[in-house]
Amino acid sequence: GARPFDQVPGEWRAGWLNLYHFWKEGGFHNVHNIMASKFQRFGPIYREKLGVYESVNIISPRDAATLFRSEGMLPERFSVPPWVAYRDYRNKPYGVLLKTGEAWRSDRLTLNKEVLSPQVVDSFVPLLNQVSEDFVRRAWAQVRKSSRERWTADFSHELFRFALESVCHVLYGERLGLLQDFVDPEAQQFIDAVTLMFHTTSPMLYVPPALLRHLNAKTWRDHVHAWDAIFTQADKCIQNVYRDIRLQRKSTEEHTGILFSLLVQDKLPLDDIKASVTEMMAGGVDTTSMTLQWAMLELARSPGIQERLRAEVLAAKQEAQGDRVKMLKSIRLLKATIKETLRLHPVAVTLQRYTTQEVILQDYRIPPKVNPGWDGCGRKPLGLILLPQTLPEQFNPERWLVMGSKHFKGLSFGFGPRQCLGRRIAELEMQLFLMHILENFKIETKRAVEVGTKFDLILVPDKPIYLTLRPL
Ligand code: HEM
Ligand code: 2DC
Repeated sequence: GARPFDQVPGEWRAGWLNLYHFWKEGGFHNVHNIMASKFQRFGPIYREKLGVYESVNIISPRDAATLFRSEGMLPERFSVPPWVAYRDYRNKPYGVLLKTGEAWRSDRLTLNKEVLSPQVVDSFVPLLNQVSEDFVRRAWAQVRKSSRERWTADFSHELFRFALESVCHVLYGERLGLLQDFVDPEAQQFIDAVTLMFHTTSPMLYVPPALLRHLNAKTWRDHVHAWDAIFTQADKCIQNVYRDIRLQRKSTEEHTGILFSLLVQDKLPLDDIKASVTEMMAGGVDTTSMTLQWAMLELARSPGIQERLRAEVLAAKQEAQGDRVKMLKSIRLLKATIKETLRLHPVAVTLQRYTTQEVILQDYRIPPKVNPGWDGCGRKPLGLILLPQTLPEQFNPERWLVMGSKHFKGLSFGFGPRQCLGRRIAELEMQLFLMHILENFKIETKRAVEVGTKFDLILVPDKPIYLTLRPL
């Protein structure tokens, strides 16, 4: 018989003492490294308690498969407590990110049709393509401005604006104009607010937010300000679209945005639409922009791969005669590059689900209502699911093509019905961006600086990345 849950190795008895040690080791921004060293110490499963946060972490692909298979119709993951606390504090409704049960399911099914289904995603292409074209136009202007015929910069702020412009075009069918020289300060405030919101979340994962609120802790106050700014700005965008509909300023001929479709369908109450649209707007900034930054860094470090990728893109362009929807169907290596980037630089440190019945992991009986988390940093040999085990640290997009996608789809966006709602938007946005960059510029990097990873709720680079775009 399998062993009892209480025998799972780890430090899970003295939550507050553990939290103290964790904090002293700089753990709040180092979760991924501490996780790696715990797997070293305890083996492929360990149990942990930090403050009030209890978790079980697993790393083996077989255990991940067991966990994924056991999920039911209403899957739930760990609800980030400060995000829930903010909404309760301000009396705001939850969107799909935080809803549970049947309420989650019915909202999610309605949203899937407008955000994720193959029938609609093709219509996002022209909207996202425009934004990528503008980015390239801006890059050319920067190249011309510079006396050295190239653009060298830390692109993170440019990419934040690119990402927000992209997701807003798809959500609202409108441009914010973030890729021009003058940037609306309110949009910049939104971007800063999302970064601050993520940054202030990680220290509050382990302490009940109500406690921090009563202590009036700075982290809690900053977190509230950040969400306030996010909701205020999203509300303005939503009101604009709403007004346009009332004044019948929008035609239904071209794709007029996800929000428009949701409003005219009238299948979801306005408050629920607003809540989920706000989540998508916030979820669309740091995720894709940081991933693109990592992708460009990896390509700059692997000129050979970059050349093969460029050849693929240029051939696809010629064959499709500029038709981007067509082009997107024949860029296998580019798609593999994005998967490989997310394998080495995941956004989410773990994928987790609450168990609804007992499951056996590493021969331990895990009771219901525990949320085992699978280490998403698949770069460790142990964590590589069905991918060739060779040189897991190496950036090698072709490994995805050798394997074929039959056995293994990437897991960077999660799995099953609760996977990332923005997945198709994110993928298209990143594919189009990289296509346009590769058609125009060589991506280079000067110094061989080691860039590490920091946990800010999502995983991000721990220092600025300097890249150069040089005209072909
Ligand atoms: C959920 C990754 C971009 C909106 C998730 C999850 C992951 C993820 C791992 C959890 C899935 C699970 O538990 O199985 C990523 C990555 C991105 C990205 C790697 C880009 C590189 C976006 C974008 C949006 C978005 C652009 C908005 C348009 C959401 C939402 C959820 C979610 C709303 C919660 C869905 C639910 O609970 O039903 N994402 N994401 N994400 N993501 Fe993303
Ligand atoms: C963070 O221990 C570590 O996609 C925690 O676009 C467990 C955990 C739970 C939920 C995960 C979170 C981690 C990382 C960030 C994720 C989030 C679910 C959705 C969110 C993966 C792994 C993200 C970035 C969304 C955010 C949308 C939000 C800004 C409205």
